[in-house]
Amino acid sequence: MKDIPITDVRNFVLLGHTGSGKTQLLDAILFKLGVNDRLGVTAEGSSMSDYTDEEKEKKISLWAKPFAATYKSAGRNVRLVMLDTPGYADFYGQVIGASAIADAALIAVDAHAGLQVGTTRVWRRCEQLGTPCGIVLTGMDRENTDYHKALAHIQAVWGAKCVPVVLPALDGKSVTDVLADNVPAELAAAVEKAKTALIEAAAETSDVLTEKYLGGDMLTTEEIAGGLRVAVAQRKLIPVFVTVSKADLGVKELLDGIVRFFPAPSERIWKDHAGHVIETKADAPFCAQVWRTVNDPFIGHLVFLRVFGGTLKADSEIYNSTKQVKERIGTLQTFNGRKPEMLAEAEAGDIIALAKLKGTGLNDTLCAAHKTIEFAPIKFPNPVLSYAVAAKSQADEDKVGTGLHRIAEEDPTIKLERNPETHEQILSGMGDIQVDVALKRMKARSNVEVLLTTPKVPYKETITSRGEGHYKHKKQSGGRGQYGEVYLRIEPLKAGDEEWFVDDVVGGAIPSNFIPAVRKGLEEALLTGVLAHCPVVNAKVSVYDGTYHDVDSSEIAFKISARRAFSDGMAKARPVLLEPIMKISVMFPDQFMGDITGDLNHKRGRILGMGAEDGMQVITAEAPQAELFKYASELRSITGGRGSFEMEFLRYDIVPSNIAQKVVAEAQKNKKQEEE
Ligand SMILES: Nc1nc2c(ncn2[C@@H]2O[C@H](COP(=O)(O)OP(=O)(O)OP(=O)(O)O)[C@@H](O)[C@H]2O)c(=O)[nH]1
Ligand SMILES: [Mg+2]
Repeated sequence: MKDIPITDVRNFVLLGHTGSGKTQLLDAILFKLGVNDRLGVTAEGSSMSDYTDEEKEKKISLWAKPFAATYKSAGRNVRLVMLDTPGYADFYGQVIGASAIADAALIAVDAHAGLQVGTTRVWRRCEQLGTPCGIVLTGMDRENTDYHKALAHIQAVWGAKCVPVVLPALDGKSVTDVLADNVPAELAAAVEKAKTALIEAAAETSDVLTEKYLGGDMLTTEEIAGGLRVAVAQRKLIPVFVTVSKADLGVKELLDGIVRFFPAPSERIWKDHAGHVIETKADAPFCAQVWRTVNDPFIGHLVFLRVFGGTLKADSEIYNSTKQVKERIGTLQTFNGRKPEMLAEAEAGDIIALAKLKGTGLNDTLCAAHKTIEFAPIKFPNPVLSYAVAAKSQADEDKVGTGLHRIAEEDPTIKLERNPETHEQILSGMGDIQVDVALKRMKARSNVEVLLTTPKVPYKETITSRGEGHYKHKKQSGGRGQYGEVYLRIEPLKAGDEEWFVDDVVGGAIPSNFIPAVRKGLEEALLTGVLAHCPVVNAKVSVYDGTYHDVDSSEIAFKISARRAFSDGMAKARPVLLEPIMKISVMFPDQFMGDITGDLNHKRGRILGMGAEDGMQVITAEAPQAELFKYASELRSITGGRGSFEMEFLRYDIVPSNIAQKVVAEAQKNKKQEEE
């Protein structure tokens, strides 16, 4: 925006628990700024942000979406670049993307509900990223909402650095900016307290100001204003606002506060992958990162960029430094909901969309030609819930693959993989609602329907002792026969062992030209163990003897012998079944402690640690994957949506024998059925 200097740009993301009023607040802002000619209401499906069919139906936001508008603050034009995000846990990937590229965050807290698991999650995210934050208390008009209780709770959990900058009147019908000149008498004491906290926070940002303040001198208005911006940028001050969006209460004060407290894009320090500080000015070299991609059936492939430095002009050539390819760009677009707007140029702080780029995808850095800036990729959370997915009608099998791949391209927390061991197509995501939305989108686009089932556990097998294996393959059925005999030893592979296969044959008992066939046979044997036909890991095989026949020996005969000798040896080497063990970290309000630990015990879980953090209980535990495929939905029902968890693969471990027996019996029964 040529007419607005970068110091008058504010870029921030709205974060919070689902239902905390983010989108409603954004709609109130868009109405106030004239972007919308009426007040969009999320509950009525008229929101500018929750505009997709799925969002209207579910009455929650599903995607992170950028908005931009101009606000006249204290006589000057300010460009506001805002990101709405979903609070629902299944769509946390959207929060990760948007929060990674925003200069500041405004965290919505429903004053009636207080801090919820979604609030704690985004708070921690901002802490990790060092994002300057503000808090906005919503829902003040709900019955039995106590502003002071809500504020006290926030300060008890997040500290006294959370200072109210806008206070509600006692009747809840108006608000007061604590830095305004005239304050109502009923709020005088509260305003004074807040003002003192603000001035102290400002004074603490520099030695000069601290000295002046402690010396008893008054800080000037400019010193206070400058100090407050620094304090917020350093996360030493978290301004707390209050709004009633639908009544347009506190919205103006919030916007003024954002201009006053939040950093301009040129004031945030951003670094590239190598740790170099990015020049965040409009006249610096251009650099931007893709934080979201969209496959729209009408518009095609869109990438959303956050411009960190420099200026991008329409119809120009830029460089994708991640993929090391040039990209020709046409028009620059911004969106306010579904409303696109063409831009001639975009500057540091802006969020824009580009269409029809050849080779640019999520996380790529785009920059001026011949620049070597590259941003670290945004790390998205691991999926925590998996289904085996198959087409309802077999004829659609191919369409399911391509359809789901297209969906997964849009959402980095949805993964589609073929498990080479169980031969299933596995669809993983963050939760059932997300999977449901993804499948509905696919049906709308490609008209395919799928069946979801619980995935098979990718068990493996290994051995726990030594075993001797022997097999002689001898067949004489007219003409040339088949002959090969193999002796081998099998034992657990040790950490220092370089090779799993050892050729200990002496004196040409098995001629060297047949050794590759023996090895090949063993490789095949390792794919299907003796227990449940699962891949065998950590077995060392030494072939030490055998016999051959001048005429009848062949590669195939030695391959068969090696395979059978392996099975013979493995059966004697105390084979065991292994299963994947996952590490989980569960966050939830105190009252669910008993239910959650009880449930984890039931799931063969082992608790590794427990602690209270940011007002929530956090348990880390390990548990078998077999028990966790549906944990996302189970935790939701245990806690009524007030719990959240992360999961990662930890290791393979031995399946307890009572469970292993069932798995083995089942596998053998299936094998028998297949053979019949
Ligand atoms: N009474 C009252 N209701 C509100 C207020 N803000 C939002 N709501 C209502 O609360 C519900 C949820 O509001 P949204 O703005 O959609 O919540 P959100 O934070 O965007 O939720 P997600 O998109 O799921 O993260 C809607 O029915 C709103 O009308 C408020 O200040 N007071
Ligand atoms: Mg929303």
